[in-house]
Amino acid sequence: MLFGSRLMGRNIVEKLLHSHLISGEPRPGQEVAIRIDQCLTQDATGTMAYLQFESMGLDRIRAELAVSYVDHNTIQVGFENADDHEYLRTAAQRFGAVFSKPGNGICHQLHLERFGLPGKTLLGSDSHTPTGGGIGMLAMGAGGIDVAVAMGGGPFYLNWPRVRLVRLTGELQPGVSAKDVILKVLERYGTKGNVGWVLEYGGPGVASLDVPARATITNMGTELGVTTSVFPSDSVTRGFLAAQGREEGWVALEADSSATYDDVFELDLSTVEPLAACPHSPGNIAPITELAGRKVNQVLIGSCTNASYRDLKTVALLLRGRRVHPEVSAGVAAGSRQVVQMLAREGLLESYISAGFRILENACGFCIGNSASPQSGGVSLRTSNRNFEGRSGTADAQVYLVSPETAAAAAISGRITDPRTMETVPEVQRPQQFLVDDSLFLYRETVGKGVPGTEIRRGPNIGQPPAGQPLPSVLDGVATIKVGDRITTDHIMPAGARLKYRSNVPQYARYVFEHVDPGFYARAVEHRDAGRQNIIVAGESYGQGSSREHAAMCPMYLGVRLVVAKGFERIHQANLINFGILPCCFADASDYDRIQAGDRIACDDLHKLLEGGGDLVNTTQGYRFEVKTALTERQRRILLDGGLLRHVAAAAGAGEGA
Ligand code: MIC
Ligand code: SF4
Repeated sequence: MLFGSRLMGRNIVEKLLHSHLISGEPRPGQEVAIRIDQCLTQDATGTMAYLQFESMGLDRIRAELAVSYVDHNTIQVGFENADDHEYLRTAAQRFGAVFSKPGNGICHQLHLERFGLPGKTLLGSDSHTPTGGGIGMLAMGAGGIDVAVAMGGGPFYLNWPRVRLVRLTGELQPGVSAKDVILKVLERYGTKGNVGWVLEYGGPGVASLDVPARATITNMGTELGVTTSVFPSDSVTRGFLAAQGREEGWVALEADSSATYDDVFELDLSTVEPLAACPHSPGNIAPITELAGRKVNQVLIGSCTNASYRDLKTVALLLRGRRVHPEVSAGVAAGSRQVVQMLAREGLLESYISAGFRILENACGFCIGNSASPQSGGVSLRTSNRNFEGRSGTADAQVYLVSPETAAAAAISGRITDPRTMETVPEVQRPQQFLVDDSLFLYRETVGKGVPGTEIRRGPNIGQPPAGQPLPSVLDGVATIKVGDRITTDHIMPAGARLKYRSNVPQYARYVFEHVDPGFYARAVEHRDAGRQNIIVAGESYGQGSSREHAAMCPMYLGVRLVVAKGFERIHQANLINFGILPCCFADASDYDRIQAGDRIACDDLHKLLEGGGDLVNTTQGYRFEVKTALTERQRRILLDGGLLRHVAAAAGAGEGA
């Protein structure tokens, strides 16, 4: 494809986007459509993604590759999780996806090891899909329905991003690792105000970071709210792929020497020190030296951020000949079966066992709060990427996010400890050859073809995606809830103990805002059933965190038609539109202070709001206030039709339903 004569070179992000561009104008903020090469789903979002894939009448996977992972809901108390797994297995077989059995590991770690390729696009129904940026992919998270469309060969729509170069120089000091680098970036940019940006890593310091380190950085870049993060593909990438037996898929990818950026952040790796994200935000950063000495109750090593062979071997070596502090409960969950097998083969699992670590399943587990919750008020040090209040399953726990080295030091000493104070921290090199055993990836031979006659198994936990309703022209609504800044999708739609209802929307909807306002569900149902629309009023960065589309789908089911906020996060905003909920922003932020929960809100031409905004009337307090919308023509049509499923059905000439 020709993109016109060019005077300036391209950065990596531009190269990846241009080589996949289908339509739209490549200007920051403009919506463009791109081709997606690879897709991934995980079980907690995947059942809905595949149910919607079916609802749209799609018959087989048309992307180059789709992998259906099972890693989130592996606790299996009751039949629900297992029903989901069986549905996903049979759907993968039928439609031509690879199925990754439970026990294989965490989607992002596995995808990096076995499928990801530089130069490709990857869309995943999980917000940490940018992990793939560690090997030079344009890897993005999205709601399940957007991934379903991409699996069926359809385009993905995103706003052309602005690109910030994170220019790395120097080298990390012993005891400091990739987690500290991304925490440093979070310290600088925080968790809000980064929507519409992509971080591109470059500079001479890149060469000193191996692929797992790069993947840790791009993984947790998600917490900034950026669209994605990406590293070049160089000899380090090539070496990693070769060691995974996949060198043939390697291509070089680097920025042109004359490439330009919208912003540059200079970071000298040698100045980075051990850091922690303190309760209750990944952006609440403090140096370990300041926190040192605090008593720790729990240490958990794992998650898609820090559970690579490199990370777990580093900890295993640190643990040799040492024991977990008697008052600490320590656990380790490897990122993949490959990691477990290699640790076992090298006798490193033994270090964990002898030290007194609990060996947890190689799955998301503790990270999503469905196991290993800390004691009340407990201090937990974790190598994962999110410490939102209550996410651990214990409402008043104090969760700190740290590097594997810092976690190991705390496990041994029982206190927050600077890992640089431990005698030599080992430097783990990439192995010549990783242990490759793909036997838990099923249906590789029928990728893209599927097995058409396969019966899809639907146990009682498998519901139907709810149908939306066209957007009414008149709003007669209620501000059913008013929440503050930085409300995460964990606040809106809790995971943990409620995770097993992901495939059962009427049941899951009972828990919308459960921990924020337990009365929300009953009020919302009452208003909905009385013919009033529910409205959510929110502060800045509404919908941070997880990509879970249930945070839009369940409110839609409860009759929410409008969210009026000071600002939105990218994935959640797209999910709201996909489920027929109109996201609008206060034109004057001070109107946020004025509106109260319970106020009646009216508008006699709601459709007009789609054209950039207009006035809403607070009939309880008797004043008008202005809201703004920023929608493309495509988004307007989706909203008018009542969500993407109905829109697709309408476009296919099927009229009603879906
Ligand atoms: C998360 O880390 O919050 C999750 C669970 O992986 C989510 C997906 C989900 O809610 O299923 C994410 O990051 O998108
Ligand atoms: Fe799983 Fe945690 Fe990673 Fe989400 S952040 S994919 S729950 S390991």
